[in-house]
Amino acid sequence: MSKLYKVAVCGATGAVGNQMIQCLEQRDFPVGELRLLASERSKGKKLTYKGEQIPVQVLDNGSFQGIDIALFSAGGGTSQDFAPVAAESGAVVVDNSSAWRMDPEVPLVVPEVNPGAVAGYTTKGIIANPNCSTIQMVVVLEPIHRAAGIERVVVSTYQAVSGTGQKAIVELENQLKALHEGREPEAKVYPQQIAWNLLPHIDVFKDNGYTKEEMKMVLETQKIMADDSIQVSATCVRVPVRYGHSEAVNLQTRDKLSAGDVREILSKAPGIKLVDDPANLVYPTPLMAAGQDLTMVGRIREDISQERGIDLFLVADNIRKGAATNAVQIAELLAEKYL
Ligand code: 25A
Ligand code: L14
Repeated sequence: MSKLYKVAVCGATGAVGNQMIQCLEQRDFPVGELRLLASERSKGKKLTYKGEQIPVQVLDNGSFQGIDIALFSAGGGTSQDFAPVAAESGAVVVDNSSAWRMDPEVPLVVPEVNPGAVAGYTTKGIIANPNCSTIQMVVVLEPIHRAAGIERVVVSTYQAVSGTGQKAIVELENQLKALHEGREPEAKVYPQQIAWNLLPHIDVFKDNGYTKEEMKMVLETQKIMADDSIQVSATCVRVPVRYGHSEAVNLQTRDKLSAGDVREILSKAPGIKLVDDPANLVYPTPLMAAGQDLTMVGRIREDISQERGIDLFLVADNIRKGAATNAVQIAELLAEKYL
């Protein structure tokens, strides 16, 4: 029989943590023991894994004794404090927060793009899971880059509220209900009403006028694709969608590609589903992408404004491929090759 692993999920009661548990089950990860961790607020809660009710434990310094793989999604502060504790206890951490992503000693991994980078986990015992918008974009950029060299990317995102966590999904639902009933909607999670609106603001503003989310798309793309020469400019927008981030991407390549070339390249690439038949009104949408693991690509066309330009539209489930699925895929690479 193949080896079984002791797995911890830290932040198990959150939007991503919950999905991590489901991904472990659906992908039949070889789990020997599953330990669920969260804050005091979740004390007494139980979550279901393979039909079994597992109690949630309060995270502390002793939580990771005997654990082989720890999946973290409890916010940056918790990862900053507890990922080293877990690593010290002998676990390999796969961290979904932004806390460790740009640390040169921590690999930043998307299994379809740079699976070999996992080997670098031995330095700190931590592997970082990239930002959701970045993950789905690099899955599509990598095969095009290999074929024709990408020089520049201009991207606009349309990001679902689930990216902010469970509390933001509840806020959107409450605001829609209030509007429907003629009451004043209440905004607590976002600075302004998100229902019937959109906000060109994700994460905090930086001195250069970009948001931190936009700069993550620049820096993380270059790190994952191991090429600092790829120029990226991003505008990240929150939209009143529950699950599924969408992105309008404009590319400039070194070598000229036709729309047909791009379709051919992407049809053979891992993790991608072409949804591109405009004659029959077929294109990817968040409702289509939600609940599954592929990045859907459509609207592929040659940019009429430049020589070597391609435009396309891509959508993936931000909680699954953008977070939980990617983390579990990294755990699968660890189990197959390293642990
Ligand atoms: O701003 P930060 O700190 O970086 O955090 C950002 C938040 O974004 C989510 C996640 O929220 C995170 O807390 N997140 C992070 N990365 C994400 C990504 N890539 C992402 N979301 C989408 N994509 P979340 O609500 O989805 O999940 C939070 C989980 O982390 C646990 N947790 C938080 N602090 C912890 C901790 N665990 C251990 N130690 C800590 N210090 C958290 O558990 C949850 O599992 P919990 O027990 O705190 O919350 C259980 C439920 O309680 C409700 N709730 C949340 N906040 C409050 C609250 N109730 C009362 N008061 C609150 N302030 C929620 O319903 C939650 O489900
Ligand atoms: O860097 O949509 O993983 O607010 C977590 C919050 C990504 C954006 C990260 C959101 C972010 C997400």
